Amino acid sequence: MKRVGIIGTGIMGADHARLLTTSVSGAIVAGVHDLDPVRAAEVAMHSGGARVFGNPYELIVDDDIDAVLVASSDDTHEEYVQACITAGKPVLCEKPLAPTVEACTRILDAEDRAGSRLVSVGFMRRFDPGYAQLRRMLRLGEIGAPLILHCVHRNPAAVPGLPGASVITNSAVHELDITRWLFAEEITEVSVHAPRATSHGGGTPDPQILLLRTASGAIADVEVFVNARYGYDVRAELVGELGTVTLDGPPPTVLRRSGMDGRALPADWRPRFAEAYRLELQDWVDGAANTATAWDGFAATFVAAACVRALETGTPQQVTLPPVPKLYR
Ligand code: ISE
Repeated sequence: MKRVGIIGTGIMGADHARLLTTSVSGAIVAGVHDLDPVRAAEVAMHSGGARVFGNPYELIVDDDIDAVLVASSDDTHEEYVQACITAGKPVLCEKPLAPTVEACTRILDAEDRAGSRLVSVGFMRRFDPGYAQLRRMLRLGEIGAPLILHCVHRNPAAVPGLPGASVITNSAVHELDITRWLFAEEITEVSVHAPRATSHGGGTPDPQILLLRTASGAIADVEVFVNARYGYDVRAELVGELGTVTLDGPPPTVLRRSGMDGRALPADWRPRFAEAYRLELQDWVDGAANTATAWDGFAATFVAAACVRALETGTPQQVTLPPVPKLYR
């Protein structure tokens, strides 16, 4: 039984604790830490009486903790991930691995010194059955060589006045990862286009359209719209030389009534990606190593930084990633 310690018991940490306790085999939540001890105690209670740690570093080195899940605020990820590497413990860090390229580089260096891959990054869409099927069809040659990936990523509402950069680093970063994963190649050029901003975002440059060119010349276009009001909606269509594959939003159940034909949309990503989160956690607990690596986390943050520059300068940006370190080849 793997004894997992969770740092950060907000929305995502609490959800991971619930999944680990109820829907993942071979793991228990053995310890939790949060800046808010009441919130931590509540999650501990629902996780079968996990220990509450007042200090996150004590949780990381504790002999009764085998692996650590980091779901604290983005700017704290680096310090906790580094402490896990030092302690030699596997760590699943929520995305982004770290908010800056420099912090991600320091994590890569630490993992290189440790000489083993201890870090996984929570890009859960890689485990979504819909995305997995899209990738399988592409690999089977069902649509021929891929040319274009169209993506739509909408949230009902974001914090009013959220900086434009956060729309990229917090939301569109999922499509940056999915584009690399699906095409199995790097993004080499990006540009970002923002129409007139919605009046519902308190000044956030929202929506935005990201254009991503990959090494072989395919293109992904991403509409990211974090104040779309009507619901959480993620879709994609992959266009190849022989056909297309569409990833539509679940559920498969359609209600037709009063002259309407419709599917219910969730209010946020947790119901939409519940199965993806569960499969991701199971993979991590099993040590199956299909989770995104620290290199994937670095690459996503690297491309996101280029997109932020493209948004701020209004000019396309070349993306030249450093060579893949040996540990991740
Ligand atoms: C959030 O962190 C996610 O992971 C969601 O998938 C994304 O839609 C949302 O915008 C992010 O804030």
